[in-house]
Amino acid sequence: MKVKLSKKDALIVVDMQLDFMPDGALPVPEGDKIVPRLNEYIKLFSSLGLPVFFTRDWHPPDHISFKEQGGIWPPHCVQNTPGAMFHPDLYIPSDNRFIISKAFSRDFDAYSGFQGTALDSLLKERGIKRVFVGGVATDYCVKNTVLGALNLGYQAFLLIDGIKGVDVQPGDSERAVQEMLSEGTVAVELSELHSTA
Ligand code: VGL
Ligand code: ZN
Repeated sequence: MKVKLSKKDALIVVDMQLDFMPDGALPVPEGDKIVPRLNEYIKLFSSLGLPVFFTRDWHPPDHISFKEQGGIWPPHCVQNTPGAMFHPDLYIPSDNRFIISKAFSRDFDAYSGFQGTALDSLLKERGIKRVFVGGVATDYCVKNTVLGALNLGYQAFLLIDGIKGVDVQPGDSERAVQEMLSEGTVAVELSELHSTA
C-alpha cells in the first residue's frame, strides 16, 4: 500500500533511550538495530516540514513501576541519568521537533505517550490527523501510544520496520501487533511512504 504524506501527518518516535537498548537496565533485544531506519523516517518527515515527536520515559528514582516500590521493572530511565538519554545515533532535528516526557511523577506510570502529557494538544494545535509510530517497546509503550492515538480519534500507522519489543513472555510483541491491527491501525514500512502523487 502506498501512503502519501501530507501536512496533517506527524511522526512519533517512542522511548529510544539507552536503558531500553541491549546494554541498558531494561533491555529491548535489538532495540539499537532500528536506529538507522528510524533516522530515515525522521529525515523524511523533517524534510517535508512535518513535526517529529520523541517520547521518553522520565522516571524519578523512586518510581512506582520499579521493583523496590512493588512494581514489575528494574529501575530504568531515571531523570537526568545516562540511561534516560536518547541513543546517541538517533537523529534529532533542530526544529519542529518535540520531546515528550512521560511517567515523571513518583506515583503515576504511563505506557502511552498521551498519558499525562501535552502530546494530544500539540498534535491538535497543528491540525495533525494521522500519526506514524515507531520505537520501543512494541508490547508496552508503542502499543499503548498507538491505542491511545486511536482512542483520541487519530488515524494511526505502525512503522513495522521501526519497532522492537521486550517479549517478557515469548510472542508478546507479535500479539501486540495483532491487537493494534485489530483496533484499526495500519502497518506500513518506509518504502510505502511517499510525498508526491
Ligand atoms: C516501557 C516498560 C517500562 C516502554 C517503559 O517504553 O515500552 N516499558 N517502561
Ligand atoms: Zn518505564
